[in-house]
Amino acid sequence: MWKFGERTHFIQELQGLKEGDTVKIAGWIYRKSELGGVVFLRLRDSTGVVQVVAKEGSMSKEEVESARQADIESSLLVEGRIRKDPRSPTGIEILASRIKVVGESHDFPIKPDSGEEFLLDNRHLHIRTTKMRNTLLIRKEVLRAAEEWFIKNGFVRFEGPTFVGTAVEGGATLFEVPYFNKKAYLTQSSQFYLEAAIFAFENVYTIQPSFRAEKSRTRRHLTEFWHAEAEMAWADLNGMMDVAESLTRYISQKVVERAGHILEALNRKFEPPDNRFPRITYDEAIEIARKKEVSIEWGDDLGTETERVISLEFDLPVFITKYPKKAKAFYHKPDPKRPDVVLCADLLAPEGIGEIIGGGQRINSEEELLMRLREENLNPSNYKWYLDLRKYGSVPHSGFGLGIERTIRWIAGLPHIRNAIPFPRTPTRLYP
Ligand code: NSS
Repeated sequence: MWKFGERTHFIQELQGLKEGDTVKIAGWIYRKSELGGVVFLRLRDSTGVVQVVAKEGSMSKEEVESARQADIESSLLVEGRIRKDPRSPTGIEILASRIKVVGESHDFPIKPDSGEEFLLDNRHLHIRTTKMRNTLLIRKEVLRAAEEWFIKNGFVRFEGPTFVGTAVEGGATLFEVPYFNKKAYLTQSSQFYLEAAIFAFENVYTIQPSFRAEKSRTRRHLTEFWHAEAEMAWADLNGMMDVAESLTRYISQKVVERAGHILEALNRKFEPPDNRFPRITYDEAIEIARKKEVSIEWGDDLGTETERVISLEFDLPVFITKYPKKAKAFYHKPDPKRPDVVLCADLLAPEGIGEIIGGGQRINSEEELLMRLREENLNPSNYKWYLDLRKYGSVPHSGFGLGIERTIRWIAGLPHIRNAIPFPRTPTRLYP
């Protein structure tokens, strides 16, 4: 790892050293105590925590005093010698010969009993705490595994723009932004741009933010979320589900493999799904919901509560296919055998989490797409370039979007989506 300044070791690297070796380490005070004139500092850096012992004899009286005065989260440079100590959790400690306070800290606001809103207002400080750091390390592994799956499977990374001119997922959740003398929107999904890209690269993906002006205050909605999206030329609905399943399985396996100890530290018992994910139709799903006394009309989209009830019926993630046409966006291909439903699939994660993936097969005929736009009272002239894609060598194709934060929420067992992202954006939160 790169080292800057005077430090010679990261805390994790101390393990391999011998009694008496001298080191210079750097970090922040995590805990502090004192016993019989000896100051014990638990110092953390990005790799671990180690106990630093400051006492007269090894250091000047003034230096012991400055260690005594230093408050939680002060940043320090420590020079000292390794001491093996079987009582310490890591088996070693540092007997300090010099301690330099680099940046003082007084009365660090984050306390064990700080309330949720306070922590959100102080997210810029909260991210240093063990729990947030662990949660964000799970996020890192989810993003890494997703990217890795796509690379291993030959998908080409392709980014769409953030400023767009039209809706993908319906006008109700569009964020409008002034764009010189025009109106622009923040993209809800990069799907349409990925659809353009399949004609150049066939199998493509992106991992980038999407935006939804969702006023609903739920445990699973953000206004800005990270979206892993894939689009595949020649794929039908089943092909799309195969890709989505393989990706989801890979992410959950790799997170456990690489960060199982972090899940444990978060008290999360998570088993990556082993068996094949069940695939049921919307019709079957509402039957299940009705048996559980959820009232739902055929044609309604599945709300948070319905999805929760259905996902509790399965130990594995479950695909729900073929929703009513009127519950889904215009671009979904109607089932040729039954045109009142579309060839779509949502993947619901277990334990009541609900939808983490939405996707399906796209309309690939210009005529059919025009018909659907008109049926939905959308102006075809706003979708000219998207219609063009059906004019020049159109092919059957399918794709999906996986919500990164919803996936993290499931794997890390988070009660609320907002801890799955460093600086959450919700209808009421734009700070910090
Ligand atoms: O609206 S989706 O179901 N589908 C699409 O956007 C497609 N255009 C994707 C595609 O086929 N390329 O959203 C996909 C996923 C959904 O399953 C959630 O996991 C996540 O995106 N999502 C969200 N996460 C957090 N907050 C909000 N508001 C949100 N909306 C969707």
